[in-house]
Amino acid sequence: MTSTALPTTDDLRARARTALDTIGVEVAEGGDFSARTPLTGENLFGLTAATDAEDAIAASRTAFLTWRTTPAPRRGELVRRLGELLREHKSDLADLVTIEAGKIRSEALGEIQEMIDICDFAVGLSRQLYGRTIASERPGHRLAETWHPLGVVGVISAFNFPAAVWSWNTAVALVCGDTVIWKPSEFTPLISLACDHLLARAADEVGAPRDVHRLLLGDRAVGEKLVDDPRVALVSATGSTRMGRELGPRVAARFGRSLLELGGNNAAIVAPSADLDLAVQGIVFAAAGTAGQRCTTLRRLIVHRDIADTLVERLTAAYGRLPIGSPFEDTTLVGPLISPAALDTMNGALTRVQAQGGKILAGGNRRLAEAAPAAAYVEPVLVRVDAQTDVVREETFAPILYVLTYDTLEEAIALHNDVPQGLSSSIFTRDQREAEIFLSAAGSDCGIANVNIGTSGAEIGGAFGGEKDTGGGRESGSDAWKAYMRSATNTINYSSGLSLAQGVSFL
Ligand code: UN1
Repeated sequence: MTSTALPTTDDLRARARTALDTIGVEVAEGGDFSARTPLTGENLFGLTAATDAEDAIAASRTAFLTWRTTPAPRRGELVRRLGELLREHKSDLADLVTIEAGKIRSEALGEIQEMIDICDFAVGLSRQLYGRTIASERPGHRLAETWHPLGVVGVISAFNFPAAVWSWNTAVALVCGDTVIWKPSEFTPLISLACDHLLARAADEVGAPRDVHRLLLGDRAVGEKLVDDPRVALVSATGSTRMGRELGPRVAARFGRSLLELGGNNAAIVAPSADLDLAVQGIVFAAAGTAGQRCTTLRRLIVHRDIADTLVERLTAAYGRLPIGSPFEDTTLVGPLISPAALDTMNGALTRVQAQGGKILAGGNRRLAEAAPAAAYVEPVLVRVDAQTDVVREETFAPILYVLTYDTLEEAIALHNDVPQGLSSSIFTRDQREAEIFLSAAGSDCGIANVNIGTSGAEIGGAFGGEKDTGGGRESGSDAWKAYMRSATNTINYSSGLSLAQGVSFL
């Protein structure tokens, strides 16, 4: 495995500053909230964080009272302008994603493209917030379902998609007539400031209230304010299952709504008929891409016994060729983990899985430790396991791919579903019957189920989210917008008499 040279922290600081200047963000430096980069593991700037949740919630609620009665297609104009600004600043925004989240250039650009795509989707949606008319059982009556804005939406997002997941929520919530308060990951304040700035600029330009969006940089306590405040109608949170397990019941206790996108433990089944060239490419991207730090990362491979040795050999060779290093280098495919703590967690999982009988087939060594002692570059790992032990059933947010074998499709599906999480899944097969069984009610139990493509890299047009410990939420496309609105059922009597439903007579 080759390693590519790293930029210095000074280089990265200068590059971040150029990107911020070009986008037009004025960063208030000198505070004690650090912007850091996983490329070197060092601090870039000390920022002054806006942490006054009370002020943000009050302002957001006031803006909502205006925004909710602004016609939805007019609300769409705000999101259209945001999309234009994202297009204009795509390259600089991608730089900030690389600097703060460590994504390779192509994936960072892809993240900004995902934001542009959801803006386009949301603009169209702003003219399609359809309710329905329902046949009434009574003469001279009409039943209707209408959709209304919900209120203030709190968005809590993670470092790994520091901007796209915000945009899925925000673009849709804004056209739905909601206002948004964003608490991003503490790892990614600069890209958050840039997104907030562009949205504020779009709001000024189209004449929308400034407070339709508020950014709150801060720690867990800031997020907790959003979780507990009854003025926040919906809390949309992306993160670990542990976080969701705490957050969900707290929001529910005040009868607030939550939309949870939590951990995944995504698997692919590779059947004997699979096109192995295609499968190898799909598997390596899904397992090692983004250094294994996507919710949708492929973490388990369930391979038919007859092809296991061949596939493992090919994967081992592909893992051996992965270029690891600076995500700004065109040739790099694997950038750093977000932090040394993430590397410790990864090593802990590898120690445990070996104690449970797992055998490391490729990777696992730390890289660039001398060049960047505070960073965490590591070779993606392939581990052969005989059974789904407890560590295999957990989500370790790192590039570890566990390889299991199966004999019958029934057994493969049972193994596939026998984990607590239920986000993304796939099958590589050329047998249509197998593919359809996998997609059927008796197949994958995940929110995302794919054929002949890996588990990661979903388009925005579909709903995104998963079942079981993944939290059940759906974001992004399809009819995920309904989570950001409230429905009302209307009964309209246009007759001259009062008739009661269910044949009841009274008076
Ligand atoms: C996430 O990891 O939280 O499907 C989101 C994907 C991306 C989104 C991932 N479009 O991999």
